[in-house]
Amino acid sequence: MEQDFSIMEQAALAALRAIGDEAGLRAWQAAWLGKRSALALALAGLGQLPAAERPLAGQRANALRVQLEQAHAAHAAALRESGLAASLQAGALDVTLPGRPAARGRLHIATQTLRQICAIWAQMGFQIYRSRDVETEAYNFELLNIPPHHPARDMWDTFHTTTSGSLLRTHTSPGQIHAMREYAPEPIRVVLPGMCYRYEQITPRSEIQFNQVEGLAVGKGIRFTDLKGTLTDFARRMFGAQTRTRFRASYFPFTEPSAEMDVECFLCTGSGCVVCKQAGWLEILGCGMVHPKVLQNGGYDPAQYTGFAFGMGPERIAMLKYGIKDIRYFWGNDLRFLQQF
Ligand code: FA5
Repeated sequence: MEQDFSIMEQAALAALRAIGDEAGLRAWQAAWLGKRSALALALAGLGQLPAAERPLAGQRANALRVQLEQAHAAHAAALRESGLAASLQAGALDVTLPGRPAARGRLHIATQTLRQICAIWAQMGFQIYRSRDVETEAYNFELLNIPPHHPARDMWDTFHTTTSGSLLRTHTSPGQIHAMREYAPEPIRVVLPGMCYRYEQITPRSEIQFNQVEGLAVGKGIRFTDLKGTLTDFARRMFGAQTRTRFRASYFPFTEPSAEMDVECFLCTGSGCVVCKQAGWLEILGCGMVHPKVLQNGGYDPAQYTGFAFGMGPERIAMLKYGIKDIRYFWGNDLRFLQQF
């Protein structure tokens, strides 16, 4: 009997020493300590032994079970240790290396310019007024003194929604009517930033969607000189204290008289270069005195109130400021462009 146990012990321990992984350990446990193992069978057969041999054989069998269990636990622990050491070795980590910097987001150049423009107007006492992108024909055209079939509509072709009479605004000017109708007969000083849409050919200077910042001041005794002074002050805050401006006569159905404002080219300071196409001046906005019909549509009596309005394009201003040659970069989602600002 003792010989059987010794053979079992040696065979089990030799098999255990050869094992190198978890699966092998599980198989060994089933084979040597499981219900059908030789040891379990020996334990179960103790009852058949002569009574004199039984105690000794029982002790030996139990001692062997404990010995095998301990050997199994020790071998499992050793395997875990060496596995950990091997994986640490394989994926050696140099904790002194500097970390990879996380990519940081930033505001889009159009948003930065829009915010800079709005901040300047806020310093000058103008409130931000938000108005909607989807407008009705009445607000985008008729209430701004652009009747159906007026040739000026050709300048502002747009995208129409499936609801008849509703469209994507072609400019921020419809917001003038919303602001006036909300505040009349109080005086107003507001700027209206937001996205505009036009159904037109995309060129290096024209996109089908772009931002505008509209401005509107309504009150008693507001004159064209106020418009000129205020817009020139804006240009100096935006482009530098020495910036000169000039006003050229223009036409908008919703202002009378109308003008376009140019700033002196900040690259060549007026002597002529590629950015200003040798003109020495760069156009940045359209403006004028609010047309009496528009004042009336907004709820003001044009006999008592006057006002000025203007509309500028932040992308075009950013193009001038940073020498960006093509407006299509703005919405091209190319990080090489966006990361420069
Ligand atoms: C207007 O949209 C008038 N509503 C501006 C105005 C407001 C005049 C109030 C008088 C009183 P205009 O179409 O010129 O005007 O556009 C104004 C500015 O928007 C332009 O100077 C330009 O900076 C920008 N802009 C116009 N079309 C585009 C375009 N397709 N892509 C990018 N920017 C544009």
